[in-house]
Amino acid sequence: MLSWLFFLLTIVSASTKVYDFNITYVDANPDGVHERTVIGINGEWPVPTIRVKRNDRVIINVDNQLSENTSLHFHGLFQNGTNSMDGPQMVTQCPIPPGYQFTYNFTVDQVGTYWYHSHTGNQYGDGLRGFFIIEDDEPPFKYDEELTISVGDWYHKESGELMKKFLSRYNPTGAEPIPQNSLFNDSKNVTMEVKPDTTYFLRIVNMGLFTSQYLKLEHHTFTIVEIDGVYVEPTESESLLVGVAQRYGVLVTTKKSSSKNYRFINIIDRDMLDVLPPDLQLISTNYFVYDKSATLPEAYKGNSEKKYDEIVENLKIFDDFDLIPLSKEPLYDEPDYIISLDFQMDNLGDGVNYAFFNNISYTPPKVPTLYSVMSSGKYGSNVGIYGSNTNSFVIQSGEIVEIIVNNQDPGKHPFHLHGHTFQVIYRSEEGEDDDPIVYDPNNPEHDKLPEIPVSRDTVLVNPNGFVRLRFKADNPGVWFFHCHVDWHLEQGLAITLIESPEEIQKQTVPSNHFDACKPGNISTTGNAAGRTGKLEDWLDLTGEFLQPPPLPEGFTSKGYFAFLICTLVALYGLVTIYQYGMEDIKTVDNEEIMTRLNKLLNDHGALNEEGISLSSNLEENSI
Ligand SMILES: *[C@@H]1O[C@H](CO)[C@@H](O)[C@H](O)[C@H]1NC(C)=O
Ligand SMILES: *[C@@H]1O[C@H](CO)[C@@H](O)[C@H](O)[C@H]1NC(C)=O
Ligand SMILES: *[C@@H]1O[C@H](CO)[C@@H](O)[C@H](O)[C@H]1NC(C)=O
Ligand SMILES: *[C@@H]1O[C@H](CO)[C@@H](O)[C@H](O)[C@H]1NC(C)=O
Ligand SMILES: *[C@@H]1O[C@H](CO)[C@@H](O)[C@H](O)[C@H]1NC(C)=O
Ligand SMILES: *[C@@H]1O[C@H](CO)[C@@H](O)[C@H](O)[C@H]1NC(C)=O
Ligand SMILES: *[C@@H]1O[C@H](CO)[C@@H](O)[C@H](O)[C@H]1NC(C)=O
Ligand SMILES: *[C@@H]1O[C@H](CO)[C@@H](O)[C@H](O)[C@H]1NC(C)=O
Ligand SMILES: [Cu+2]
Repeated sequence: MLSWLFFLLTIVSASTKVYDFNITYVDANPDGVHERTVIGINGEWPVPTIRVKRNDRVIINVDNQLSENTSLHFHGLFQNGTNSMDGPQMVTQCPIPPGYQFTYNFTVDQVGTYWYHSHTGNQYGDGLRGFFIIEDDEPPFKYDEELTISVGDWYHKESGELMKKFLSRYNPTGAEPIPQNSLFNDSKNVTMEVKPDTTYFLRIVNMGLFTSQYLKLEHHTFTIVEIDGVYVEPTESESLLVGVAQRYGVLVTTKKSSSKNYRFINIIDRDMLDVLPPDLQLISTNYFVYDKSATLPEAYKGNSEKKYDEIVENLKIFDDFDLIPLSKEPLYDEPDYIISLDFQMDNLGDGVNYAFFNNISYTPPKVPTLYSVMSSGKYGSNVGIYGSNTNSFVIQSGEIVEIIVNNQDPGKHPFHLHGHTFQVIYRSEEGEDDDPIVYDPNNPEHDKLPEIPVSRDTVLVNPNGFVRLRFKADNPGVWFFHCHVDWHLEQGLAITLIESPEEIQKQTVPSNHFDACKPGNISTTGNAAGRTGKLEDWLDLTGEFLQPPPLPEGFTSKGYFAFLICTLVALYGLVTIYQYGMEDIKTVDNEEIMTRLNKLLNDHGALNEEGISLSSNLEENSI
């Protein structure tokens, strides 16, 4: 009786929050160095914060007033029963075309620190991302005041332009564009006036496209209480490492009385950068200001390697793997279903560098995968209908699923699962480039698992190492699992999980979502190739979108790279710049490669024209 009454009360107290979002271009200069076009909402940038309470209904009326497609994802929200509101284009919806309206309509059954961002290409790098805070009326910790803080890397060029150069045969090593700056709450040199003897709850989100950031508030200690919307046992940490898309909720109690001010520094994780431009400031300084009349401590200047090493080596970060969820949810049982993913990067026949899970570079289907599920009836559990290049896996209700990611790449990667938090049950150390650490079921060390593992929705995987993640299939939907470095996502570093297709089919998709498919002539029914009919038609994928074919035989990616260097040297005399990879070139038969490549490039069109843009591309991307 009492619980029924309580239920009634919560329903009554829940409210509907309506947001009208006109998405437009605006000009902004957040780093004080370069004004550029960014994507704002209702003429403003930074974009508004969405702030709601558990059980609220959230309605977001999007009006796309851009000259490009868009979509919104609500990062970390489960969208339980509302898979069509999740946002990634061609996974759960069509891209919203320019001039179209589209409504996101869902209830939130979570609390904590989340964010929303465009899930169209790497568009959120243009600033279409903001806080999504779900307040808790009774948080399991005490604080006096709240501060929301975003960090992120920042590019001076627009995302689409950067992506075109990144995914180009003139960037065969897949060197990621280097950001020009880092931002702290979409600004720099931020001063935060604080009161003495006060406990602040800091909600920290990394909204960057690429780099993790370290955070440190000098002479203060962070107490971690929340990660990615999951409450954890309060745990002290001198500093934080926040990967892209990760969130940390931390408490900071200010000093009893203070006439001094303190530096709050954010540091770009240098290890993720292929080269370090001399003018990139790795360490940026912000302030906790106790006393406005007192002087501010000196800001860190430049990117001196020595200073960086000195600071980063002494950060004393508590490893997020060792945090314990407050729920004390024990380790899930042995998995019913294991998805083992080997991740690599390599070139395909168009010379572009792609990312692969099990040799597949994610290529979007012709029909959004959710719409394939909705229209497939009894064939929905047949993984064959979802395409050869969507890397799809069908999961049944109630299964314990384990995802193993073997990162055979020398980079750190933040992997994110939509629709769930996962238990991080094992994270290996960093391996060697020529000897990556790969999960070995016969190695008892790899099966030593924590009794109460940490749970979150985005996890950093160590270079040449692996992680094991587990979750329970209790949320029907089509869920994307991908690297949140958007450069890598666009290289194809994603898989599609189709969880409980029969249950998904009981959900509905509002008609304005289908309207968005019309201008692009995107079918809203059928398999990954848009075919419907009998089972054999559903399994016929003729005409689906596929990744490019492999490089011609005997034509290795190293050879391709070698050719590029040769061309560069010949055309522009750039002899000394790009040493990395050069050692491999000696063994390559250059003439053979040049003949083949010339033919290949000629088949694809203008070498000279692109060859010229190539030199500037290389300078900016600093391969
Ligand atoms: C931040 O401070 C530095 C000096 O420490 C200054 O060079 C820079 O212009 C400032 N940036 C902004 C946006 O105020
Ligand atoms: C959105 O744009 C439309 C048309 O440009 C305008 O009529 C409307 O007032 C705008 N809404 C908001 C909330 O700015
Ligand atoms: C939002 O969804 C609810 C539940 O399906 C529905 O009753 C309501 O009409 C929807 N509102 C809008 C504005 O689409
Ligand atoms: C950060 O920006 C958000 C809005 O984008 C604002 O609500 C918040 O107060 C800012 N935080 C600080 C510490 O200034
Ligand atoms: C990927 O391709 C390599 C080389 O062709 C092959 O050895 C390997 O088994 C493939 N991996 C998977 C998971 O298919
Ligand atoms: C989704 O809702 C169902 C019942 O409505 C519940 O059993 C399940 O735990 C929920 N899943 C998540 C991830 O919240
Ligand atoms: C926008 O999406 C449509 C499909 O709806 C696609 O044909 C078009 O190329 C996209 N536009 C851009 C600029 O990517
Ligand atoms: C739209 O797609 C259908 C079938 O998928 C095709 O027959 C038709 O020609 C297309 N229309 C345009 C304008 O591309
Ligand atoms: Cu990545």
